[in-house]
Amino acid sequence: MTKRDFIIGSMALGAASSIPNMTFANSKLKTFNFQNAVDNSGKYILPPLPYDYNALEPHIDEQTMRLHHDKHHLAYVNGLNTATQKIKESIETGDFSLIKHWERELAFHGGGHFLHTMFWNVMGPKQGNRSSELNNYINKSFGSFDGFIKLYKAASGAVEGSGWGVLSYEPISDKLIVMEVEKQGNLSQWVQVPLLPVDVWEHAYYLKYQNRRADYIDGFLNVVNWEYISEQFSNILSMYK
Ligand code: MN3
Repeated sequence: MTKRDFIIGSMALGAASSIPNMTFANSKLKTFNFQNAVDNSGKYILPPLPYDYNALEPHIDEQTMRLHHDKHHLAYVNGLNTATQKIKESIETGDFSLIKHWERELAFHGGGHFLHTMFWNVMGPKQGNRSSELNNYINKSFGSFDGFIKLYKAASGAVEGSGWGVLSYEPISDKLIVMEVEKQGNLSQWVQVPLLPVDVWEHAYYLKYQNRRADYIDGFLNVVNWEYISEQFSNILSMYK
């Protein structure tokens, strides 16, 4: 039996059994208070504010902070736990008829939970100074701090409907970028690190599969290089140790 046959055999056996209740380490992401956004069982939790509710007065008022943190953020945490549970149940029962809905919920509430966890922590009663490293990246990415602020205000103000303006690190070109995010990140959660992307635009499969996207995805899964992905995953995990 080859390693590949063994893995496929294990997958087939595993399909009939339920997902074990694993013990997770707290978040691998130690930045932005994410370690307090999940518990040891893998359940998402509401991290406490890192300062008093009135600490940002007069710029952001106490009542807004209480509602925003205690009610709105908590609703995202609860929604994310529900979506996670429903997707787990889908795997166990084999009933994926509502998967589109629960994936939307997973993205919406996951984006909400993670972005708000960051949001509380990027604010504070003390402002401090930007490091020379951050200033260098701002200057090489936007020309100047003033250029960044102008872009950040314009982009954040122009988000259509509800959403976020986000300053992000883009590691491919090693620079900072500003992005508009509609809702909480439309089918993304923003802190995830991509591991196995599959292109489901029609141009990726139409010549061979026409409208049979599911058949194309089967074909794709037959050519996935799991060894390569395993190496990449190990590298990614080591970034957070
Ligand atoms: Mn909010």
